[in-house]
Amino acid sequence: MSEHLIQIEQHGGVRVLRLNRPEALNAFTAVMLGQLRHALEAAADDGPTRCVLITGAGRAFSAGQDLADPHVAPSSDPAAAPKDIGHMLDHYYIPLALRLRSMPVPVVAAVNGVAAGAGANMALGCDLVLAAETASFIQAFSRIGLLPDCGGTWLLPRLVGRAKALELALLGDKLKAADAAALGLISRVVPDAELADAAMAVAQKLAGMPTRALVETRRAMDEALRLDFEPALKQEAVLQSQLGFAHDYLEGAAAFLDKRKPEFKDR
Ligand code: T3D
Repeated sequence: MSEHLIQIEQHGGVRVLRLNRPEALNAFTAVMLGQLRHALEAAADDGPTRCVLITGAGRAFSAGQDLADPHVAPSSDPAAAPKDIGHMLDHYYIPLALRLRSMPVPVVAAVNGVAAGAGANMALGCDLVLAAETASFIQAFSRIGLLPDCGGTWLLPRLVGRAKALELALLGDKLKAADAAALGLISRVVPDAELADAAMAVAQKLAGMPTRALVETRRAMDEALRLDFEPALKQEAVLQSQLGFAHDYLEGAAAFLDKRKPEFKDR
């Protein structure tokens, strides 16, 4: 039985996934990435879970790929053939990034400390990103001769524009949470002591909202990034038509007219 490298907690409709290798700043091993994917699948399949909150144990969110993991660590034998680290991306990071981006519930990242490499881009791939004041983001890839992965080349230019994306990726400097928020890379910065409560409050709010509408909003925005204006308008009409037949719209509109609190249940 392997260790629990992802701690799982349930708080009402919120499923908390805590990256749990604090002694290595929650750097990802292959086993840990497998456990994270499994935890996301389980949350996706769990009806009462209406929001996922990802955070880190200890002083870091995640330092990215564990560079000592036998799947990627260079061999001490100079005659040994180098390992194909693309295998790690194909088998672990790509399925994980796709799973995150297509979760049937909103996903919040609470970045409690440093988020480097794939750890940074996993956080940035979440729907809302809150960070503690002392947290930081590092596109650490260029420091070790790699390029941003785990969605970094897609996410960064879309979030902050080409010039800043390239600056972050090429220089690999540490970006403070406040600067990340000012750039539009993340949603919000809060004092360290308030991060857990602030992130839980956001997650609980999302969990009480019409989940399907939230998830379709994410999907429509991601899709609209590659559409012209008119096709984006038409996409909105198609999706809005579908949402208009769903329980949550009928309930939301009726509750507004009845001046009562709506009870959303679609997922
Ligand atoms: O390779 C592939 O599979 C392809 C996929 C790549 C995806 C990637 O994520 S590539 C980028 C990998 N990550 C990094 O290069 C970041 C490496 N870490 C750091 O640069 C620094 O640790 C931090 C800036 C994140 C934090 O610095 P600091 O000074 O606060 O902490 P530290 O002392 O460096 O680290 C504390 C411990 O965590 C230390 O272990 P020790 O000496 O106490 O036993 C350190 O070795 C360990 N640690 C930190 N990051 C990693 C790590 N161990 C393994 N892998 C790490 N990525």
